[in-house]
Amino acid sequence: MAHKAGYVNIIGVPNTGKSTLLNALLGEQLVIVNPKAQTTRHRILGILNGDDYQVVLSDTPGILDPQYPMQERMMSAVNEALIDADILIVMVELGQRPERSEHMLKLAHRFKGATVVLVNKVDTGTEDAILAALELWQTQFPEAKVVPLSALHGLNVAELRTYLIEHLPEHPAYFPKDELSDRNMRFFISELIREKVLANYKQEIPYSTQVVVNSYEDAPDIVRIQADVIVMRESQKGIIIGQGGDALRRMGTQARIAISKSSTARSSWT
Ligand SMILES: Nc1nc2c(ncn2[C@@H]2O[C@H](COP(=O)(O)OP(=O)(O)OP(=O)(O)O)[C@@H](O)[C@H]2O)c(=O)[nH]1
Ligand SMILES: [Mg+2]
Repeated sequence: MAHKAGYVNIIGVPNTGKSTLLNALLGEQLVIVNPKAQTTRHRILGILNGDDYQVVLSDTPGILDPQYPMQERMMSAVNEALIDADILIVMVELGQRPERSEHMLKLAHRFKGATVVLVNKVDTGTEDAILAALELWQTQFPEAKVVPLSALHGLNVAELRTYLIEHLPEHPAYFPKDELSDRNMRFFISELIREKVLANYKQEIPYSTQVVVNSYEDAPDIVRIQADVIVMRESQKGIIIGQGGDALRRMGTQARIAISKSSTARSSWT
């Protein structure tokens, strides 16, 4: 059989479940997922490899009207995803209103290739609500395939994987077949630490924090990681550290546990 390969790029407004879907399609917890909106900040490739196919999935930040420089950078990641897609996945969630997603719709309609609209989180609604949503999004995207999905509970995920492989063009692999992502371990470690920032701190802290892994030393009995948590204001520094360093220590412990459990963080060091 001829080899198939191509880019399947996932876009949508914040918090609809794009990263959850990427992980579900890969069968790996590759990217971080969080109930807070704007969790994903970069375009991240997740590569699904088979003997005769390679699906290059791309997760992107949720689409919004950029208000500050970091969001502008996040939106350029989305624009990039619209350029190289063989198949575009537009992810919406049950109950989402098209009139509140105008910016996303404008971008999605710019793409002229094969489009799949996924109505995610159908586990949260009634059959009537699901049927109404499918009809609504089909009207918005008359040419697209519109499918109900629960990325979290795996409903229609296997069917989607099969559909994507079938609809990819004939093409040689873009990446070596043993690669799971275009990102290295340092990136995934910084993301796992940022996930703990998202989980432990409130309000604007998660949005203004960046994590940079400076060094990684794989000694015989221990892996030493040195990372900086960068905040925008002096006052935020105190919040991150907490009383007597308690908050930072708690976050550090959680991050260490997450990193030691993550097969991606351990195996993709390049
Ligand atoms: N009930 C339900 N919740 C879901 C489903 N898929 C994702 N979620 C939840 O929705 C929240 C957001 O999921 P993410 O995968 O981080 O969403 P995202 O679109 O990547 O968000 P951003 O990166 O912020 O744009 C998380 O709390 C997920 O657990 C689903 O099928 N059903
Ligand atoms: Mg995400």
